[in-house]
Amino acid sequence: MNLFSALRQAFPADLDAVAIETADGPGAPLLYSWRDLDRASAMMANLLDSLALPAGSRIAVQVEKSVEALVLYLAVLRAGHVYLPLNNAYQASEIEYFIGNAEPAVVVCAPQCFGWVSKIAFQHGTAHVFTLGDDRSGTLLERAIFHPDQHVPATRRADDLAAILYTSGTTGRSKGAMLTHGNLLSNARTLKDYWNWQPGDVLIHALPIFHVHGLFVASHGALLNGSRMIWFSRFDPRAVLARMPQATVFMGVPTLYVRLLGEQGLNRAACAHMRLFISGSAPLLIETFTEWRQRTGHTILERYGMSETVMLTSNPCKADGGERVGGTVGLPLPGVGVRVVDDRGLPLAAGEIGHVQVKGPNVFKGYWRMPEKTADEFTSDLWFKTGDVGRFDPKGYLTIVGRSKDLIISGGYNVYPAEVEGVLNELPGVAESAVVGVPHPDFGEAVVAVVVPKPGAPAPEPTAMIATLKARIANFKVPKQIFVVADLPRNAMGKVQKKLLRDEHQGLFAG
Ligand code: MLC
Ligand code: AMP
Repeated sequence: MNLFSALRQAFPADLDAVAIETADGPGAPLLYSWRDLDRASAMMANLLDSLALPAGSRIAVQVEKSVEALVLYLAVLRAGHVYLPLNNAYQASEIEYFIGNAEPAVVVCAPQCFGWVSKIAFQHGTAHVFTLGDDRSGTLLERAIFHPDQHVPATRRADDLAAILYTSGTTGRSKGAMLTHGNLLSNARTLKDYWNWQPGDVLIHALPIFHVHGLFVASHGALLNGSRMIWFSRFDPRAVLARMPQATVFMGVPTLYVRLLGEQGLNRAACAHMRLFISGSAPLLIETFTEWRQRTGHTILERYGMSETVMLTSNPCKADGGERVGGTVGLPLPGVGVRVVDDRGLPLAAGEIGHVQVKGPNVFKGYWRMPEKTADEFTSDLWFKTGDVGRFDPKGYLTIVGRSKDLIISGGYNVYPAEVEGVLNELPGVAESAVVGVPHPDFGEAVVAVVVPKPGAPAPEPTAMIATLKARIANFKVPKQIFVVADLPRNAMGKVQKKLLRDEHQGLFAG
């Protein structure tokens, strides 16, 4: 079934009730009814239909967060195309790669980016480029209003593509994870039940909508429950706290919880109306878990997932489901297989640390146009290798203890050292570099680089390198600090010993 149809069926009977209320941004508060979501997504879907795009067309979207951007996502599903969201921090070379790789039929970008984005898109054969601003400006809406506000959703099967999410690769460039209507719908339905979504629940939505967490987990959760959303275009801890008395559910990456804890007003009274706080996308420190419980009386529910699989495990939600254990990511979700295996692929007993592998209706179809990479990431009995390292406890709770993939997670965003090293190594005067993640009180991990200058060349200057990088790659990937050194530490095999670098810079951001 088309995922849109399932979400649409969950709209409440009273279509004039408020579905989304904006909490910030131009014109706030703006109220969008369920009827508005239905009519606006129909108009946009009709606009897409009028373009007579080939089946399976990708619609790439790099815009500021807005309700209209969410409606565009719904419209793409409704019209039966494939949604391709892009982080708005991505710079031209990153966008060029995604557009070149995905070959979208339609690109939607922010009005102020039309010049450079459309140039890239047209060069790669994209036929249509629209703009969408966060203040309801842009050509997408200008064109959509001329289309009817009724639309019969395209028929889609469970294994038809709904979205492609690019995730960075350990080596080389990003891979597009292909998610189907069935992947997304099965996971959304499982979470609706597991997290005990109830009539009257209200979600504070303060995450970006170009990744799994904000787009699928949060938005699908509220839509499938017919729940109102209080919609923040950007996370502001004080403003979010002020809205808790009108809300019941909040979802965030750990950085959001750390920043909320920095608010003096965060206490039991401020959270009295809340039912559920959910954390994920990066490890939640036990200190944050404990302090949150002390300050608010609520126990954060930590869950674990990834772009390729949506959600995999969760701490219990219902009163009879068991306790929420800090430092763990909980139990496998119903219908999801999770196993921990050794290097040979043999299952390990509780307490033993190994590779986390998963299976289930939520697991993606493969990487876009990368059959070999896809095959590498699945075992012969079709379990997906997550690249995470974990262990089960005797009660079946999973703890993620590390990653076999060389990945840094900063403020909930993934950064692959190889990509940043590649950009650093191209800078004048740089012979080689190594990028590591070190503990950071706000972002969990921060990106730090160590650079070796070319012999005889003037030593590159860290501030200048950082400035150059900011123009080339998304800002969250740019190292917070760069050190210039004579040599990188290597082992007998000549491999850079990143652990030594991490240890050396461990305390860089302490306190
Ligand atoms: C912003 N900055 C970051 C950063 N975010 N640096 C490192 N890591 C980050 N995550 C830097 C910018 O480069 C900039 O630096 C400065 O902070 C201010 O930028 P900003 O945009 O104003 O920051 P802010 O609005 O405060 O954003 C911080 C944040 C944001 C934590 C709110 O990063 C965020 O929304 N993170 C959530 C990511 C997320 O949704 N992940 C889910 C992935 S899905 P300078 O030097 O230029 O000033 C997934 C699967 C799953 O992983 O399981 O859910
Ligand atoms: P992404 O590729 O952005 O979808 O990131 C997925 C990765 O985030 C996972 O493979 C994990 O490494 C990490 N992750 C997500 N949730 C958690 C969590 N609760 N604890 C630890 N790591 C997590």
